[in-house]
Amino acid sequence: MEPREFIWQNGEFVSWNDARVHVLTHALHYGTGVFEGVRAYDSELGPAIFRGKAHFDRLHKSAELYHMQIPQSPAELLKITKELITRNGLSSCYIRPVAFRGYGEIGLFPLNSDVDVAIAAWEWGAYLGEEGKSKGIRTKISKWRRMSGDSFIPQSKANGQYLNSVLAKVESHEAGYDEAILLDVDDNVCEGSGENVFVVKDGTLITPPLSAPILEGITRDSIMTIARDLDIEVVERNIPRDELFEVDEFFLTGTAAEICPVREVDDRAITDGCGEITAVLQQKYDDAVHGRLPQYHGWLDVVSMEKPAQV
Ligand code: PPE
Repeated sequence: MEPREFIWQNGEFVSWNDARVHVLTHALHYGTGVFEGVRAYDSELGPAIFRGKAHFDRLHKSAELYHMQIPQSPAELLKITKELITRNGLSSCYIRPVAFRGYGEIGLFPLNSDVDVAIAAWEWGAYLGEEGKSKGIRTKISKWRRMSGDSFIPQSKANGQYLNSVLAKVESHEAGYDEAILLDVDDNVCEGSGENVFVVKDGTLITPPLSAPILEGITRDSIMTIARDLDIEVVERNIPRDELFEVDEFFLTGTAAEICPVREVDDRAITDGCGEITAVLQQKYDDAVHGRLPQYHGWLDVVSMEKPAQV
């Protein structure tokens, strides 16, 4: 991660190295925080945040599910993010907003600790590698299950819950694979460590429903919209583990990973490189985020590159 000049923290733009927390920060001990991953692209309309409103709305929703009140509204956070991008002279970047229980009290009751908020942004390339994005990645079905709604709130993008993803990610990495696929407790294909999953079967796009323990991915929603606009049938239903070996194509979606083809699961080939429908959707997504498709301009929040007067 290449440091930039500023990070926004609790109402101020501070220098990158000064954006610090106390070691007794509540979230550091108990994982009591929520976060987002957002991207901005150097689009035809100028640098633009992709689906910023949806991301900041989800940050608020994640927080509320864990009894946290974020002091700034989603619209305010979006405005701050635009200024952060401008001040840092960025155009294409990854944006990481985080809201967490801060310093004050230790102990599991969190409601007396303030909610701190920070937003950082930096340049971040292909999450699963450029080659993975074009030729497909090799995945392993993890022995770790995606957390169930009986123990956590899978719909919340909460910091502490990511220990589940970390276990699966490390396991797949140590075994020599690019990414982990997590099943849910009922043996359905659920998510990647940080991505939603899609398969293509007989020309139909299939993805787990929102009743499954998944994060309601914003890239997932964008791909379903793009597919329907292309007259590709989209079905939200559970995908039993064994069905994975009968699919024609398989890909992952996420803000960081974007649209990433999966060419292998547990050493069995699914496609030789990127599947045909996956390639079409990947191209359309790339066109949408870069403002090349006017019908999706509503997804872009253009950032003014004029630096604020005081900088
Ligand atoms: N599931 C999980 C568990 C997840 O973390 C992400 C995003 C998604 C699905 C896809 O959601 P969306 O980005 O709205 O399409 N993962 C973020 C964090 C990755 C990281 O390594 O950190 C991301 O892609 O930014």
